[in-house]
Amino acid sequence: MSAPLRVALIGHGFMGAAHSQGWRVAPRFFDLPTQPQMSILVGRDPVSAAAAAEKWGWAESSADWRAVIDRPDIDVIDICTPGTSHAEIAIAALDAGKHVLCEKPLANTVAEAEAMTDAAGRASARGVYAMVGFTYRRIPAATLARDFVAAGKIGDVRQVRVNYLQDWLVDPESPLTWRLQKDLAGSGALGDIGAHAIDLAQFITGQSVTSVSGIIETLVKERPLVGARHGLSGTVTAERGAVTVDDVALFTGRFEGGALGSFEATRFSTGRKNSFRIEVAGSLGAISFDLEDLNALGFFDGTAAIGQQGFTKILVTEPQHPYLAAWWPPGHTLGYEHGFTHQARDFVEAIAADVQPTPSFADGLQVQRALAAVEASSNAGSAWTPILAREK
Ligand code: SOE
Repeated sequence: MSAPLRVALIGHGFMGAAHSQGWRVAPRFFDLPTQPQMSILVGRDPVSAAAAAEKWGWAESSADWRAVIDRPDIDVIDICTPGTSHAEIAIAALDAGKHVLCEKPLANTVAEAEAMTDAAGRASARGVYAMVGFTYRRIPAATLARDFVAAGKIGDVRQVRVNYLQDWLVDPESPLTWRLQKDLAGSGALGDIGAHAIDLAQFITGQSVTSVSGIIETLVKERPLVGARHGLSGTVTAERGAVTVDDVALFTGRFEGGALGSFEATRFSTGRKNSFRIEVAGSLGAISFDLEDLNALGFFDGTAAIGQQGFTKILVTEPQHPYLAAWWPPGHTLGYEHGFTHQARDFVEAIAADVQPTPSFADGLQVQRALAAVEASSNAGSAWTPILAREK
């Protein structure tokens, strides 16, 4: 049995549940060089943290993340808290010599992301590593898309089209949770799902976005307060509070290779639950990926004989496909949760090989700068040119 890698999870909301699944499953389906151990789950409330630890298979629970970071029997800190605490926890953990996995977006501000990246730089010099949790890269079809582009199968990238559509805020009575408060979440759709859109576009094309122009907007300006300021629980009250983040982000982007991108991130796309679609159009072909059909990759081969061209739907379930050798026979599909298992596997492999896991905090910082640029563009009002009526 290889050496253990003792993990502490901080935060036990939706991402805490998803990361727990990843840590639980990865060592049972991948032959890992070290064995991740689900040692401690940390939450603000001791009772709910203990219940979550019990339910998801963590050996202990704690309400004190600082004490956990100081423990010599912990090797990894996995941060699944709201963005407002990412920087404080990650920097303390890295300076204490712990490897860090931090949920996206990396931070709530560029300044925080820069400080985290500096701490990650100090730590990597000591063989301690940090990674940011953009898990959609680790869906096999998305990884295959990147491999196709890198292999030149679509030629030169010309256009990128990305939209990430949810609709969980369409009801104006949906309560004012932490995700709708700028001081806790940093931004709304822009940072929460727009960050995924930017990261996946950069990952698949292999090119950074170098400039953006866009608009962000809050469509419902106030909502009922939830009982506890942070909490998802508690009864909805008659009192209302201001929504201080964006509901929709629409922007264009220029890629370093010259390609043009169009991006949409919204929580008001009525009927779309978690529809994350990307299409990359090249000089010789195109790829398309849709999270709602995540085992398939669309591929248009422009070099095929005329009359035989068309988007083919590749079922990404062959053992030769990324990650698939560890899973089921061809045609037996994977799900959303497998991205988290692949994330845990890749993180463990990188640490054992003493190499920087990707995406690094520097990658997360680049996305953070892109988010800030979209917000700055919107604040500059550069999005609108009035269509002038004909002079009477
Ligand atoms: C909410 O928009 C959310 O949970 C995001 O925070 C996750 O990153 C995304 O994977 C699913 O939707």
